[in-house]
Amino acid sequence: MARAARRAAPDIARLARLLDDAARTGIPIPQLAATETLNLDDAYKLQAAVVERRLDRGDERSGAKMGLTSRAKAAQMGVAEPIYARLTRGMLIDDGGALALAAYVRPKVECEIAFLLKAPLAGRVSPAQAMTAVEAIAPAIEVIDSRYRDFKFSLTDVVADNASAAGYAIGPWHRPDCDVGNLGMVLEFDGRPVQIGSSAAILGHPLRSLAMAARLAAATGDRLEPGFVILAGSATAAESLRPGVSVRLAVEQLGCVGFRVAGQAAQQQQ
Ligand code: OOG
Ligand code: MG
Repeated sequence: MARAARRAAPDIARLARLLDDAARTGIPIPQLAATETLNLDDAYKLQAAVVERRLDRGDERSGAKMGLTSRAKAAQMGVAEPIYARLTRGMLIDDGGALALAAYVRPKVECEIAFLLKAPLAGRVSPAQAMTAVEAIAPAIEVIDSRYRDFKFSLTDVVADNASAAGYAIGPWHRPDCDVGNLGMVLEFDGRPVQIGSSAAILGHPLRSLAMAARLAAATGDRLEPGFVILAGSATAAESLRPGVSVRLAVEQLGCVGFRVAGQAAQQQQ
């Protein structure tokens, strides 16, 4: 005899619409964990469906990202398991450009390293094998935005919400022959340092994060393609954005990337 009633399959299409609408409008939704019993598999399926809705509107896949790969981020979120998510071209912010806050809920920025792939990567690869697929490396800022109201950490809710992916800016690309294992990183708001860290905080070396992205892509039915940008995860805690601020990340040897924030967030900051 079954001890419990079988779990009803989640309505992926309906939940994907909720999350996608929240991301489009900047109007947050209640956490799914309050009403749904999603497992991690369901959450990655839901993530794929949310991103598929963007692609149906004409956006294009541009890459993938890792999240919660540093102790600072894991501590900020109260969890220690790296996660994988999908990037689209529509999320790209021009280096030196402006960011309108209107469509975000509670936007924050993170200090990242970006890899540009020249070859596909899938499944179990070592960091050294992952390196052979890298065309170029750049400093990057990620904008994250949770689409949930009164968020309390739930791994499945974050994965379903595409790991809060909301935007990314890429600085100058460099040949991959520089070692990115331990580069100083300083995030500045209006010229004042607000986060300071090292790329070593990203799983000990950002290449480990790239190798893990290949594994998680394969495990979740995704593919890392040539031309994709892969963000390795923030080296520091995320910093909340506010209207009018100039954001700049300087990474030792790789240079700077930044943008100016204009406008108001759709919701009051919490
Ligand atoms: C999840 C996304 C984390 C990173 O770089 O660690 C992430 C979140 O903090 O909402 O992008
Ligand atoms: Mg990130």
